[in-house]
Amino acid sequence: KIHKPLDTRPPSLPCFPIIGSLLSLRSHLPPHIHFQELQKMYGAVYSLMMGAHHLIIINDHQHAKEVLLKKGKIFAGRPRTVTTDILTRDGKDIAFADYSSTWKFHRKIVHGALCMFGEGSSSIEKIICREASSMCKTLEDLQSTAIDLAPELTRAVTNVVCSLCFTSSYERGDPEFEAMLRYSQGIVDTVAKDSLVDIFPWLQIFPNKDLKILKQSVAIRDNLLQKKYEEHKAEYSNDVQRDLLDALLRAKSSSENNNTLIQGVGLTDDHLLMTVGDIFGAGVETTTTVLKWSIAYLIHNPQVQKKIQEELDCQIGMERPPSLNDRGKLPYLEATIREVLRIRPVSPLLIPHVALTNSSIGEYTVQKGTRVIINLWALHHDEKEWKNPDHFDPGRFLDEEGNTVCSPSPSFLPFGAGIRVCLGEALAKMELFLFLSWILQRFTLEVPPNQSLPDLQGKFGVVLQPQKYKVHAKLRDGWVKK
Ligand code: HEM
Ligand code: PLO
Repeated sequence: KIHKPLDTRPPSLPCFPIIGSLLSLRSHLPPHIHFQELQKMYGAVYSLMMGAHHLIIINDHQHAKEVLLKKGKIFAGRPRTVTTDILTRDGKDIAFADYSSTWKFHRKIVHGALCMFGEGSSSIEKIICREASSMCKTLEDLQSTAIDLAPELTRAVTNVVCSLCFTSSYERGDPEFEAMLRYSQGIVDTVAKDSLVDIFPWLQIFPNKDLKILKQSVAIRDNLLQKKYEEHKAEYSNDVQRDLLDALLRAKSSSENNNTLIQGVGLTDDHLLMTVGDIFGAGVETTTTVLKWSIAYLIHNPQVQKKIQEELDCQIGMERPPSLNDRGKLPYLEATIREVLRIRPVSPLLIPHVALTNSSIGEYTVQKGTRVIINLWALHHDEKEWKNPDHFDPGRFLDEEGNTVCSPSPSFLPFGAGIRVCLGEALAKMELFLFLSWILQRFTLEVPPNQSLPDLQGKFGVVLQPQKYKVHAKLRDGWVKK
């Protein structure tokens, strides 16, 4: 038999008692870029200590795919952290819940409910087009030369998830919507940033500004979710399934009847509430962020915008709006969306994974309980895989003739992969395609007179958001009189 050497741990950052590798982690750079830089000294896979936790950082696609796909089940755990426990009542959701039969059950129900929206009058496509149309009308009325598009984009995206989750939607200026905007930003700014409290849970006893904002924001969110939940429960009937919340209520009542509880998949009110909160939060913040990045890059690259509009004019014209059927006909738009997802990944470090058993990554042994961070930013900016990775070029996702979308490198995982892959990938892709094609069919997006171009550096957090910027959305010639 061949004997493996005993200690084949990944190279480690310098480590001290109690504080772990904190000193090497101090940097003026955001974590995803700092982790990418550290490769130069330690290689693509290295380890460090965060307080008492072992952490492994993965910076290349070979090892990332081993963790997510080949050994997906082994690395399907999630760590518990102070901030995500506050957000999800100790992991009673999907995204931040550890691997368990309850998590599996939740995922299955939500997945099924999202598929259910495939056809019929309440189809996802119809819902998105309704919102796209209403957003375009608003932008037309707002023909001012400098507006922040974010609130209107967010409202459109929010109304899509609101329709899916609760069969409801928000009008412009609805105070509940404004409140949602505020609390959600409060959560994005403070949750899961691996801030000090997540490394040293005992720091909670000291007053902490971020933790206070998080708790306040979560309290407001929970109130809102609770209200929607009560309304639904009052109107719930076993015969009709209007939306995702109905699907969850039905699963809860049938699991109570069948005594699924015996198998250990309790579906409490808390679980349902947190799961809807996940879908609602993920549904709003991710897609909106990608739309904001897309528009920022289109303003920086007018030639890209022009090419998409030529494609739209040629394939669709101006007599009818774009539909999902047109997806195959607009390769340049499709390639642009992929390039945006590559250059500014929504979730630059994914959500941390945890090894559920002793295992290995590449040639290295990994202990049970080790946290694994996939640096998606490093995968998407790997110079071995991408020519000029910092350069925005949708053309890299097209074949030589420019007619078909292709992937030039396997180092591209905007939605993750494996059993923790994004649950909303299909929905997000439909939204991005429809919203962007509707907007660009009607408007040309420009920098407002005398203003500077949008800042392309992101703000690091659970989602990598762009800074605020203003846009001039100019109605295109063919639309002026309609
Ligand atoms: C998880 C990306 C939109 C629901 C994730 C993960 C990524 C991701 C990278 C983590 C994978 C991992 O930890 O390995 C994106 C991007 C989106 C998007 C780029 C938009 C362009 C959405 C939408 C929904 C959604 C619209 C809701 C319908 C979720 C959920 C999880 C997740 C529930 C947790 C899955 C689990 O832990 O089992 N997403 N997402 N996402 N996403 Fe998305
Ligand atoms: C966004 C703010 C909301 O108020 C709460 C929320 C719930 C689910 C989170 C989401 C936030 C951010 C993006 C996340 C999503 C689950 C999966 C998704 C982390 C915090 C991604 C991109 O992984």
